[in-house]
Amino acid sequence: MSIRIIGDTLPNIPWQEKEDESHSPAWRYSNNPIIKRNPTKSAARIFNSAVVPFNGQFAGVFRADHKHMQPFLHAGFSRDGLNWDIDGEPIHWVDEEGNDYPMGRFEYDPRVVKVDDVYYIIWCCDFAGCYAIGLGWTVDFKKFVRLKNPFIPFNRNGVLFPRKINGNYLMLSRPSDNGHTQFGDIFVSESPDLTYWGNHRLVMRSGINWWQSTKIGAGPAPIETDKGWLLFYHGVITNCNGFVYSIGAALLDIDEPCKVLLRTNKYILTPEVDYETNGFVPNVCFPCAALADADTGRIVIYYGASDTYTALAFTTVKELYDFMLENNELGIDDGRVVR
Ligand code: BMA
Repeated sequence: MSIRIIGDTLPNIPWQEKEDESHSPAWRYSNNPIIKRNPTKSAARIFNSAVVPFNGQFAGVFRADHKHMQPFLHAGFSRDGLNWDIDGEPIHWVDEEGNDYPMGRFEYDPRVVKVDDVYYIIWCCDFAGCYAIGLGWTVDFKKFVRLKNPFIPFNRNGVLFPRKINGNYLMLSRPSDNGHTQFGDIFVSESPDLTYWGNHRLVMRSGINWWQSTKIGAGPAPIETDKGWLLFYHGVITNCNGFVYSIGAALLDIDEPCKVLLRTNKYILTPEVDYETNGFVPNVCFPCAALADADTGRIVIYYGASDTYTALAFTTVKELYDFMLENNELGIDDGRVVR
């Protein structure tokens, strides 16, 4: 079946042809991980990070766990999307009036989404000591402006859609708790101005297959296609040794993204290789960004591996769509508007 990405062409997208025989629709970059341990003076581990095309090259916001183990956000730049020059100092935020915005005790799991000409950053922030969703913007990855927190705690995995839908901004999120949350479904909320949020809807629940039975959370910004919004997400199973984070894909209705059209009942990537199964938190593949080339249908997913490294996986929109059609299983509320 045919499917087409609606968006920009990206001729310099990082790319490698499929070589492995895994029968998986996504394949790993042979030089993974692209960011290894102790990559900067301040950072012990850089992972779960977001990148976007920027001025013909690439820019990003990176989760850097420092040597006191608290995570902060750092800006970075790259010519090729593979070799990154990451700022040694955390991002310094100012508020909308230009005053310093004090850094929280932690900032992690950023997503970066370009809407019109602005790059929005959404991450897990410290809201009065609680885990919540932070929101800010930049146009140059040098000056960063902090907006009001969109939701009250506890919430994580906030992801904006890359354009307004029916005149409103849309944000996916995953209501959580103040620990290593043992539950979690994806919801969507709307806002006319990025300040006031409402019209909350359920998108999808965890639970249908074991790989995504404990909790799920949106990954990179959804990719627009002529068949719907392509969403990569993480799905978690709890086994006797703890959580295992895999990556799955779903297709959401283009005008009403709370309706799930397709959803993979199998993961598209799960921890299998050394840098995913051995690290600070073993068995984690956590996607936070994807680049797509509308010309060729190529997609590269940036994911955090074992809370230690940054790694890449490749796929194409066609390969994914075929896999989604063959392995589609909707949860009980998928495809309905649940308010
Ligand atoms: C989640 C988040 C992620 C992390 C994952 C596995 O709750 O904290 O940043 O990758 O756990 O440790």
